[in-house]
Amino acid sequence: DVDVDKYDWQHFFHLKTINGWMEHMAAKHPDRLSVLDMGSSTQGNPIKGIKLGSNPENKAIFIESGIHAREWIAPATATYIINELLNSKDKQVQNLAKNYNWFVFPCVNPDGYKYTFEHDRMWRKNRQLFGTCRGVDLNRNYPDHWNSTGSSSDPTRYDYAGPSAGSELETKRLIDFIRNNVAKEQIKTYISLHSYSQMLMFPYGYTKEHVSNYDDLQEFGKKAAAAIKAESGRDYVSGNLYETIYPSSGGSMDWAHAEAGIPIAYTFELRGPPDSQDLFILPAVEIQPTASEAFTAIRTIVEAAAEK
Ligand code: ING
Ligand code: ZN
Repeated sequence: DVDVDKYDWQHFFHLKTINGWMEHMAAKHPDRLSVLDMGSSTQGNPIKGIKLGSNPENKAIFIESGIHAREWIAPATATYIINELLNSKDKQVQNLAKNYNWFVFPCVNPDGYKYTFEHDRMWRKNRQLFGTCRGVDLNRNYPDHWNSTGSSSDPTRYDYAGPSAGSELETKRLIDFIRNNVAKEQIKTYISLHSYSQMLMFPYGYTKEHVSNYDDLQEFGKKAAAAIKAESGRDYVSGNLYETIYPSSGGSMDWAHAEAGIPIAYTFELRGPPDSQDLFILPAVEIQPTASEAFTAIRTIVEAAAEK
């Protein structure tokens, strides 16, 4: 039922196909790639990802996407990055694949992602039931200044923070995974992929106060935006999340930086469509250039950080 040989970056794919493709790639490259499972979601779907590279000396980069169900470009970008790291002929990319271990989890909200394919293309949250309505915004549920700004206590809202900090199973799975691996795997970089707005943002979301490595994160972000500009001509804005997009608390990035201690943390807002009312519905022809510029930004950040 899952035709993994047809996986490409000209279409958007179901959860099952993305997971099947990762299994297929791991079977093809058993020496370099393994499939990991964070555990199951609220509705029992697996939260799968990959680890690429296994040199215990290497520092690691963690990429998470699909926390918001309707932002389909984010999981498509994540699988693009996996494929580039595995198969690129570019020497610089091959070096990045060799010199770092990469953790990539394309669909960290699998119930929501499935729901956008089967029922409602514009669904954002998970599918947890609250009386007559459903869903927690998983990017408001993390236990760091939880529900202090830019989130809601109303379960009918799109930005519902949940009944308590870290209440959702999907949040717990990711937290457990990072907690168990951050020191052991030397995870130094955390990237969260979203759409749309063309922004490269770093902590914090909950306050305009600056992080201790603000100057570095601003410098890497500016370099990454310049690299995108050179590649595609697109303008991406870089800055701290609070001042760049809108104040918001309980995001995975704030938690990863402040609570898990991962120094380099970004949330990318990728492209939206050229002219449309439905800004989450990116035409599939935009996957390749959008994913490519996101990967360029990540490469630039990782390389700039290595020079410090
Ligand atoms: N934007 C993000 C959102 O969750 C964000 C911005 C990122 C807020 C990280 C807080 C933390 O609203 C989209 N488009 O989802
Ligand atoms: Zn989002």
